[in-house]
Amino acid sequence: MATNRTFTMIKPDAVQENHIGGILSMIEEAGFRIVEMKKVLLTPERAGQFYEVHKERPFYQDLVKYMSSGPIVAAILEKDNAVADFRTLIGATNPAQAAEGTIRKKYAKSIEANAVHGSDSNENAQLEGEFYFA
Ligand code: RTP
Ligand code: MG
Repeated sequence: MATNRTFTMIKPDAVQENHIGGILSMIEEAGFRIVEMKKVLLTPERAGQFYEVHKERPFYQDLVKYMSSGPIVAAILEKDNAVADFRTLIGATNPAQAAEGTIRKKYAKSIEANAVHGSDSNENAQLEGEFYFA
């Protein structure tokens, strides 16, 4: 995968509350092209695998439970400087700290149920994309 791509998930709370369309609109309006996309229900095992890097963090068990609690939408996005620009578009992990105009400011409910995921490096964008679209 080229470095002009990133990977995202619309998380269970946002899917449950019918925000797929609103979030995809913000993504497209910010100049990202949707390259691949699908709706998936993760098993706890698959969610645990995806978040393996956070295994030692105190929130890991809750995160795995939350991410397997309902369907998510996984997508690969393309744009110049995709990883960094997408992190800017989604805003801070904790919605209380997310800037105006960000996806999390508009849609996130809590530090855990924060509406969207965005890859944090080109390397992880590639790995995370392959996790869903191998
Ligand atoms: P993401 O990976 O989902 O894009 O989020 P992020 O980089 O902003 O945050 P990260 O540190 O990678 O954490 C991954 C996800 O774990 C949940 N979390 N819960 N309860 C807590 O203190 C806590 N901290 C993080 C969030 O769903 C976060 O997005
Ligand atoms: Mg992260």
